[in-house]
Amino acid sequence: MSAEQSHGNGSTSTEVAARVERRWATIAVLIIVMMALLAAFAGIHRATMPQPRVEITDPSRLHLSGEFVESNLGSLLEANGNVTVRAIGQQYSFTPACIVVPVDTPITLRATSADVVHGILIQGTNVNTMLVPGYISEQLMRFTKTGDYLMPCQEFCSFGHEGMWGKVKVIDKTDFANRAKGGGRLSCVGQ
Ligand SMILES: [Cu+2]
Repeated sequence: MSAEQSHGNGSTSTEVAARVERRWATIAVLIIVMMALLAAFAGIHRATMPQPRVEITDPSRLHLSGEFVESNLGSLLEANGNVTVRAIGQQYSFTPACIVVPVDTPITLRATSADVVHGILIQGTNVNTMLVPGYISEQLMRFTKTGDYLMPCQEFCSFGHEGMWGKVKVIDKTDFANRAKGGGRLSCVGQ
């Protein structure tokens, strides 16, 4: 019996093997090209890390002055109708621990860490960013549904890490506007 067995259509098993190999090689090259394109897109796109724009802050002076003093933390309704949320992560909590925002509104989350690396992840959404001491993390978000979203710390930050949770409360737009009437920063801590 010869190794070069003839198949029904006349091609030998060597030719069949070569054809199958070429096909798989083509698929492998396509996968590599696709992954390279995805990596390029992820690296260039504004909303993904690494951030094209780096903002720094002094973690040891957060509570004394600047953007992240306690009175400036929480949600702020801007003049253009957008909302800016400022928050801090520290071992082992977020401030504010409950963030309130309106539904269907462009929201800018600005956050940093007061001690070690933490992370903010809002469950059920693609909001996911690291909080690195010394740097300000900015992420754009928009919620299409009202309700409560859990916000755990997603970077192991020492022994109390598993207890580091926050919450995002997405409420009705007019509700939020009414609450924001008095000015100041909003949160839902204690509600
Ligand atoms: Cu943490």
